[in-house]
Order: sequence, then C-alpha cells, then structure tokens
Amino acid sequence: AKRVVTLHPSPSVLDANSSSAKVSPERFWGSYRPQVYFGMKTRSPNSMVTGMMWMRQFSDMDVNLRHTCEQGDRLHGYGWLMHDGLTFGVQEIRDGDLTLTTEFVKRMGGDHGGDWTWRITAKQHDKSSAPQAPVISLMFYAAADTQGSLEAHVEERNRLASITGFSEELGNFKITFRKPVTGELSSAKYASYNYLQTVSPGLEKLTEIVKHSLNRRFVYSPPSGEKRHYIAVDTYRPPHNQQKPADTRKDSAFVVHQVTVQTPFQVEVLFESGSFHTRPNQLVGSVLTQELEKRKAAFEAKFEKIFGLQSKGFSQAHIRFGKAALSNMLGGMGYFYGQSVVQSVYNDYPLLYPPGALFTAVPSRSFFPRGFLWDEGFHQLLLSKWDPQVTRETLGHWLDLINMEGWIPREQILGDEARSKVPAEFVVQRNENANPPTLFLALQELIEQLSSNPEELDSQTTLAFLRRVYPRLKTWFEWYNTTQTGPLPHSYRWRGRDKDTNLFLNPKTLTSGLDDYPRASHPSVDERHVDLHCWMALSSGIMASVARLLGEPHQEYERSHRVLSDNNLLNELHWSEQLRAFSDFGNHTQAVSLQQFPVARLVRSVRRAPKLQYVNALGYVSLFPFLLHVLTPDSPKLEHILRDMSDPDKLWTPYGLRSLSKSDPLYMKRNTEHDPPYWRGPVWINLNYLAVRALHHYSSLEGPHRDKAAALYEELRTSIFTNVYRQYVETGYIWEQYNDNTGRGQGSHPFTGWSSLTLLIMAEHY
Ligand code: 6A9
Repeated sequence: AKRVVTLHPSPSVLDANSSSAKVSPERFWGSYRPQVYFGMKTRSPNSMVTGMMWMRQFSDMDVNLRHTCEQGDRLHGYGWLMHDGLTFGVQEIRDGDLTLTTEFVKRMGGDHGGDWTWRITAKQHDKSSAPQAPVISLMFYAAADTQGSLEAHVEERNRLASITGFSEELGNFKITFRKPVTGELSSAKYASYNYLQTVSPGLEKLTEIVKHSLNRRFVYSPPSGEKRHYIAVDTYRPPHNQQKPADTRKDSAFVVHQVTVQTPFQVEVLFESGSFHTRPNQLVGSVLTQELEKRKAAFEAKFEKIFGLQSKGFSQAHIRFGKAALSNMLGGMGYFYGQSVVQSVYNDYPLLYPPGALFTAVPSRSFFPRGFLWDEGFHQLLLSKWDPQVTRETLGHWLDLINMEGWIPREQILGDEARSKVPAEFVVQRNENANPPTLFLALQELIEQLSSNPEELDSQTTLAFLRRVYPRLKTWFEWYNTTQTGPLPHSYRWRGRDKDTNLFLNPKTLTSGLDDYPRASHPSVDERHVDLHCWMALSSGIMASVARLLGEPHQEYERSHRVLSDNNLLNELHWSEQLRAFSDFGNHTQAVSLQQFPVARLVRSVRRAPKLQYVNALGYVSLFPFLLHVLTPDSPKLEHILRDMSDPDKLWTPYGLRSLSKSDPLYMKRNTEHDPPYWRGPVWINLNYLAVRALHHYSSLEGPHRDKAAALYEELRTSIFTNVYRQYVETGYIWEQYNDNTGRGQGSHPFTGWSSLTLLIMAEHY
C-alpha cells in the first residue's frame, strides 16, 4: 500500500541543492509566481515572496483589487512582451483605460542570488475619454512562508520607506520603495501613503487579508484639487491575545506598502541582498534604464538568431507577437513545492505523496497555474530552442517526482496556494492513470541538438543529464508498457475512463489528454487506443536512442520500436475499412443520445446494444500514426489521411485542423447538460503543431504523397499562425482553443502553454 507514495530508488536527477542560490545564483530569483499578475520568489521551498496588487480609486465600481490572475477581472490583456527567463522581463497589463508596464531587472552579486529592481509605469490609455486621469493605488508586498522575518521602516507618518528582512535562503536583505515620479528626470509627484504590517496564515490568504484591512477613512488631498476619501490598507497589528495557538505555527510576516497617485507615473522598488558588498551603484533611474536597454537589445538579437522571423519577412507586429509567445511561456514558469494527494487500489483513503519541488511552465496563469504532465512536453519543445538548460531542469524536476512503480502524477497541485485553486474532487491523483508521455518529445529535441553539435559544451551537459535520467526513464517507459497494455499483443489501452456510463453521452478519457474525444461508448478491457499505440512507438524509439548514446543495452527498445512502428501491425489493430481511417476499437455503439428524464435531468439512452467493433470517430486520434511519424512515407494510408485533413466537411478549417470531423455524430455534442464539447470540434494548437511538423516531415521524404504534403504544409502553417495572431491582436490574448467556425479564441485565457507553439510554426522549427 505504501508503493504509491515511495519515490523511485535511483539517485535523483537534480542534486538536493541544485536550485539553491549557491549552485544556481542566476536562476534563484525569478517571476516564478505565474498565478499573480506580478510577483517574484526564489527557487526554494517556503520562499519569501514579493508581489504587487493594484486598485483604482474613486471608481463607481466596488473595490476592484487585482492580485491573482483571474479571468473574472476582465482585463483587456496582460502578459510578458519580453522575458529572457533569466535576467529581465517586461510585461504589459491593460485594465480598463489604464496601462501598467511592469519590468524587472536582476543583478548578480553576493551569495544569495543578487539584487533586482522593479519599475512600474502607469499610464492612461491614449484613447480614453475620461475627463480626469485615474488615481491608482499600487500595493507592493513581501510575505514570508513559515520562515524568515520582515521589519517595516516607516518615515514621514504613513510612508513605509523600506523593509528589512532575513530568511534562510536570502540571508539579510532590504527592500526599498522609491517615490513615484512622472518620468526619470522629474521630481516626486503628489502621493498618499499607507502600509500594513501583519501576519498571514498562508500565501493563499494574502488577497483576503488586504481586502479585510481596507478602510475609507483616508483623505487624498493633492495641492491643486479637491479632497477626497480614498481606500487604503489600515495599519494594524493583530493583538497577541487574539491569535489562536494553533495558527501561530504557520503565521508568517506580511508587509504591504501602498502608494496612491494619479497617472501618469513611474515608481521603482529595489531588492538589495545583504551579502552583495561590491555593488557599484544602485540599480535605479538612469542606471536601470540603461540596463533594461542592454537586456532588451540582447533579447532581440538572440530572438532573431534563434527564430529568424525577420529574415523570413514577418512584419514587426508579427515579430512582437512571436516575442510575446516565447516570453509568456518563460514568464509562465513557476516553482512549486508541496505534496500531491494520491490514491491506489490498496489504500482506503488518499495518501500524501512525499514533498517535492516542481519547476515547470504552466498552461494558463489564470485558470490552471500548475504543472500538467503532457502539457510540459509541448512547452519544452519551444523552451529547448531558447535555453536547453531550462528544459533539462524542468525534465529533471518532473522525473524526480516518479515513484518506485514508475508513475508520475498527471496534474501537480503542490502547496496551499495551488491547492486553493482546485475544487476538492479534482485534487486526488490515481496511480493507474497515465497521460501521454510527451516528455519524450522534449528528450528527442535535446538528443537532436546533441547530435548536430556533439562538440559543444552544452552537448556534454545533455549527455551527463541523460545518464542521470536514464534509470528513471527505463522505469517510466516500463510503467506504460505494463500498466497500459491492451487485450491483444502490442496493443494499448488508456486506463481511468469515466465509469458511470449512463450519465455521459460518451464516457471521458481525461488520461489521454483529449478528455471528451469520442472513444468506445462502453468502456471495457477489450479496448485498444490508437493514440497510445503511437505514443509507445515514439517512446520506444527515443528509449533506444538514449540507450545507444549511453552505451547501454538497446536491442529490446529497438525491437519494441520496430514492432510498434510496423505498419502492417498498425493496420491490423487500428485501420477501419469502413471509416477508411485509423481508429480505436472497443465495445461500441453509435446509437446513443442524451434524453431528458422526467426528473429534469439528462440520461444516456442506448438504442442499439454495443458490440466489439471500430469506434470510427474521425479526428485527432485517427491522425496519430501520421502525427507521430509512425507511417512510412510510402504508406497508402497517407493518401486517406491527407484527404480527410484537407476536407472542410471533415477536419479542415481556415484556422487549423478541428479536433473531430464535422461529419462525426458526436461533433460539437455536449457530454452532459453541464459539460460542453471540448475536444469535439475546436481547433487545438498542440496537435496542429504536430500536424504541421508531420507535413513538413513527409514533404521532405521521398514518397508518393510528398507533393501533396508540401502543399498542405504551407496552407496549414499559414492558417494557424494567421488566426492565432489575429485573435491575439483583437482580444489581447493567446487562447486555449479556437472556434472551428469563426476562428475565435475560446476557453481559458491567457493560455500561453502549448498555444505558444505557434512561434515554432512561424519559425518552421520542428
Ligand atoms: C479542473 C478547475 C478553477 C484540459 O492544459 C491542461 C489540461 C490539458 O492537459 C488537457 O489536455 N486542460 C485538457 O483537456 C485543462 C485542465 C484543467 C483542469 C482544471 C479544475 C479549476 O477551477
């Protein structure tokens, strides 16, 4: 029963201190809190965190405090315009007629990850019709998480000029709040100041504490202008006798500096590390401006060198979009620490997984700011082009979370802050459940980089990395190859399908990553899934390559790869003559529908009994042998695949390939009254990326379908980036999916996880 919570016995990929300020000072501080609009922390458990909230004064609306990224805030857009993942970032936030630019720059020195400075620039939108420039409150804070201390230093009545503090990982430090100015050379602006010094029982409570401390008793009285009451944090210290003893263990210092000022203005916040003794000057004002300019220029040069959008003739606006796609993926990197809640058949109750760290990009800063296993493989396809060290460290973190069985929990909800965003019923992860092993896609990319530059230092690092991950990869592969097998030799079946068959039009398969994509109507052990078969073909091939590179026995992996890639076997297991496409197989009937029951609710009615047969749902699943390059270039099946892809009544749309054929009976059908279609029509960018990549692959190999693939390649590539770009310009966001009829972005936003692969499509980097 303890197996599920026992970690893999091999030495961990990452040394215990690999993310520490000593070993990795340049990556210690970062914007690793993607769930807030602006904030930084260090890559350490229980890190001291810093952040910013803001709110508009004298508005008709109720208190509009902004802090964690929320779709409900209805911002017109927010995201990183530039971010190098290492030294600096520039973000733009558009809230009504207010534009906030949040920039940070780091400077190395001392033993604790060095210094950084923030610069916030607030402006009223040019096109605003408001008679008066808005008055804004910015609230900068530092908060401890169960360890470390903070001391507030107050000057001039209510103005908190600085915070000094100490923590295990940072030693002594000082945070200074500069006064707002109109521009770099101008003198201070009129501003009102407030502060709050208190304790919090956990980082997920910070917004609430600030909200509950707000008071309208303060007066804003600019020299030329009317006096008005404004809302601010009130200074108070919770009296000791009111603290419940149980809470004091967790209670941690929390200090907020509020500045209230009319736009336009600019304000800077400095973090200075106590062990940085050789600081030449303060990183503020013109020094900061110069540093920023230098970083921006370096970023632009590196961006063009890697992605070459300019040399491909893209417009400046397209290039800005490309930079934002990359920057948001880098700026969406988080560092999480905590325990998953897991369940195996041997436990009566869920158990806590051992505590662990995860450095990962998140799919969506607002709606799911946490790690997802198969999303991460796609994220790293882009990030590995920019900084392979990020990819190695991320893969290292994921693979260090593997248990002795070879299982990695699919959704990583680590720490109270992450937990606070997830309804209880979604928290528990089950150890029968897989998720596509896309980390192999990222490994494949690292291996390709290595074979094209074997002499480079980076290749040595990758080789050493592969050596360390290898024992874990072996167990991971074995886990899929034993727990997810199907009824026939060399067939596979996703576990973890919905059980309560009659409540759903088609029971879902969340584990496949394609949630509600139609599968056999009646889940059974007789099923075989073509997408999983292809993932296994891919994975065994990468396992063979890694083993070969390391001089380890590789024959078994090669054999598996040969068998799983055998086009005859694939045809036998998965080719449906009726559909003339690849398909799942299982206990299935098409004759199902949702019926209104007398007691106002929908129940599935089955008009014809299921039987063992092909499922015949044409869509992404049927494309997998092509998407993952399992088909040989001379396969006659390619002709059918290319035809279905280019047929507007099936998969083709002007915005990319839709997930399910327009002619399928479940096309755009709801699964329950509360569960709208998700992978039953809309255009998803991760699989469209694979499709474009596959067209590129087949158009570069000799074969009867080469020309057709080449022509489709150009068309599909252009459709995808044209629409994602247009939606970004029109709505301010990159989206989770795109409507197959209108191209409109839908679902969660910003979604700068795999949708950012659009940049690779523009750059033609596969
Ligand atoms: C449930 C709601 C505030 C669904 O991008 C992450 C995943 C993909 O891996 C998967 O393929 N998304 C795709 O079908 C989003 C899953 C979000 C689950 C969140 C809890 C929280 O409410």
